[in-house]
Amino acid sequence: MTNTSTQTNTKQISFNDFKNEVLNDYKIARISRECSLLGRREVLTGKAKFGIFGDGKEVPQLALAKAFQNGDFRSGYYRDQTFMMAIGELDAQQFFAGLYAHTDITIEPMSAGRQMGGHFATHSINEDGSWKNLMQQKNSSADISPTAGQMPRLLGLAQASKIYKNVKGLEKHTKFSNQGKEVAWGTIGNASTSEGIFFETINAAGVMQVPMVMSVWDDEYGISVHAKYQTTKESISEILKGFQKENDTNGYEIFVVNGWDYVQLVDTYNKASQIAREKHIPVLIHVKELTQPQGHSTSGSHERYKSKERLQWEQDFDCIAKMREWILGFELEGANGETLKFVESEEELIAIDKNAKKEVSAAKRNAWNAFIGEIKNEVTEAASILDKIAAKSSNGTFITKLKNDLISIAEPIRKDVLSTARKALRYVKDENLNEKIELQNFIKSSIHDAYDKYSSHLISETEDSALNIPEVSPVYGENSEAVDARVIMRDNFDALLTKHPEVLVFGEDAGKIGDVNQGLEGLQEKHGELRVSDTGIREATILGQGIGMAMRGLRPIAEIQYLDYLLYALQIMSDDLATLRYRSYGKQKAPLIIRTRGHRLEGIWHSGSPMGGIIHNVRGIHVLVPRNMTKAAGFYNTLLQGDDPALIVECLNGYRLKEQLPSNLGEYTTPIGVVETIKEGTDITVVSYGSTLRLVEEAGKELAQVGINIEIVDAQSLLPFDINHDTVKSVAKTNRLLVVDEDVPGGASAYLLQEIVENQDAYQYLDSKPATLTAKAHRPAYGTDGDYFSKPSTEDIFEKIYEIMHEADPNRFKPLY
Ligand SMILES: Cc1ncc(C[n+]2csc(CCOP(=O)(O)OP(=O)(O)O)c2C)c(N)n1
Ligand SMILES: [Mg+2]
Repeated sequence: MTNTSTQTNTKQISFNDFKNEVLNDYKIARISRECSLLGRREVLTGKAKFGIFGDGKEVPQLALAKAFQNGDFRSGYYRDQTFMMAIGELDAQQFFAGLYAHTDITIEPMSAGRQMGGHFATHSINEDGSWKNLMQQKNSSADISPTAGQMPRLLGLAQASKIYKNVKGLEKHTKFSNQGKEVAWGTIGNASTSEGIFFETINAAGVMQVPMVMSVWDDEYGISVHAKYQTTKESISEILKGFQKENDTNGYEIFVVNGWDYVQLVDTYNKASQIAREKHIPVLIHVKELTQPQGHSTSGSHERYKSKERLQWEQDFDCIAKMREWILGFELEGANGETLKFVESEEELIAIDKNAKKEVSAAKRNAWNAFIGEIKNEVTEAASILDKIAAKSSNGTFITKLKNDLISIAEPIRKDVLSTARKALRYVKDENLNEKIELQNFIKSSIHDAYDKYSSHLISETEDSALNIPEVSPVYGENSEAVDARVIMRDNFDALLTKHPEVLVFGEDAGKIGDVNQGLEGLQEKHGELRVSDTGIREATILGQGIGMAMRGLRPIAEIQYLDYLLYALQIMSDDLATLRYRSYGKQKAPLIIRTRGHRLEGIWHSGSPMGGIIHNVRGIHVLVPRNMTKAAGFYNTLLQGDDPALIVECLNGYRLKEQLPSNLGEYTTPIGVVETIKEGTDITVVSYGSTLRLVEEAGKELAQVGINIEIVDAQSLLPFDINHDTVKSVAKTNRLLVVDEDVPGGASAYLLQEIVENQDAYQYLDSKPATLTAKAHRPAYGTDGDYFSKPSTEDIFEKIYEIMHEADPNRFKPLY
């Protein structure tokens, strides 16, 4: 091993400082390793549920941490505990608090126990929802478990630097950037590079030339599956060679380094940092020859699939063992010809090893005591209430038995406490005891407290929630003209881009031609190529650009060309964007707006409306379905004042219809979670949204001719739906309910029905069976006839309503067939 690069790196610092740094690194590595070893034991003895650890990947993470600066962001995966420790964002006690799922965010700062151990995060936002100064801390975007799911977001985190560097008007955002010099650091396992979104991200960053440094931790395996089944030529750096930047091309700098070679790693990470930071050239670092000392996770043993030789090699090339060898063997000639060493003898390292063991063991005990202490207090409280009830109840013996079972559990969990209390309540349900009230209150308050621990922060609970933004109606001047509705979108986007330098719009064909329906026409010319931009055809990473940039204080609007193609991005929306606030216990947010257009074009992949599939996958994101462009523009204006992510589905067939042009563009708002009655009536409430509303209106006119007066309610906002419960008021008046949409049967229409009938209690007002009218189960066939026979038509709507009225009053409404 050569010491040359070490010498280069240490020119600036004295040997003593260098020595201290190396020994401190070694100590961090040892502490991290002890955490992994003890962590596994905690799972195997049943104290923790599942364990996945960073053993075998310690040394490269020390090098990464050295190059990582304040303001930088990590987007990585479950092996990175050493990195988190090295940047000072995770200590051993917190590590164990995560393993046990301690629900107190001050004790378990990664996710308040919501994520399994090994899923790391830092805090970007304050208690009140406002941003922290991200330039004064080292940032880690909250991890997710799906392999390579960290990739799309990484692209956006890196792109934010490029935007901050180049877009005028953003200079004031010193909380987020210093002239775009922040690097986004990705980490991924070798096997996870097989995922499509890995390659999609790599390609996109190469095109975009953003400051992204991608580390691949290569241990030759993905659980039990060897690299030969994962990667062509078994080497990610080999196959990505074509991405190597040349003098006159874009592309990557690519480095290959062994994961046990501390010196080379430090050197490589320094270089990578400089290249990405200064030149905005993305870098790939393939870190080879890593190991898994304890196998993949606590759910299996690697002896089952690794050969004896491989297992032996893993011992010999364990990165900490190699670092230790290097420390012991290191000698340098000092300025006066003396021999400089890191340690005088192995004893010094043995002392570090021992201390690490002790320290981690104490941290583990403390974490456990803090975790179990809280629950034991709850046990004591429950037991004392049960004692009091048992003394008075005729079922006292049974209650005492329940109590005794509870207090005999050595390591109780909340479920034990609450399930005992709830079972005990059944024994006294017919008895009139004061203590019963105490038990009921205990149960109620435990369930109430559990909301904060396990269910809060699905959407913003801060003052900035988009649900708090008041309605501002569009204003029409005297000379307001009827224009093609796409002009309203365009002029409203223009107003938003002018007003907010943080706003940027991007997507396929969104830049030069101003989107396929010209809702952004001319805006690239006016606001620049960075703010209104074309992207490659890659929906998942378009989404990721948005997530990453929104996490760094920008207000991206990511355009997915058609609703049908949202499915490519749905995984990232569902796994990453929708869970971000929840999985970080409200400590991170990405108020990204996703723009798409859907419904009613032609054919299987151009007129889908899979709204049920979408809304059930993205709880945590607002889903809005405006019926026209005035409403749609109002939604953008509302959302930009709020701090939650949202999806807006514009009506594809609405851009060429005429609407009046409001004069307060960029200002008026469409409220979120509020329905609108667009026609009053007395016979039946028809709820619909988006493009089908026009058909319902049409059918409504035809029904009026046969004496049926329908009330039409525009849902507008599917997530959340009708927070004021206005729909039930309509049903209370009409006593009948039909939900119409062009999703599959049982899709979003069934969701709306449940909301209205069950959650709003509309069942009590119904005189007819509540009904849905939807598209067929198959994808819509091509052409006008395909549409007519696949989706609800005006005739279908007319006849469905007529049939309901016929059943209600057969004499008045004679059967049609
Ligand atoms: C989308 C998805 N598929 C499968 C899994 C299950 N899984 C978890 S880790 C893993 C192997 C990952 O191997 P690698 O990327 O090499 O990382 P390593 O654990 O070896 O560091 C798999 C298949 C997952 N989490 N997500
Ligand atoms: Mg691997």
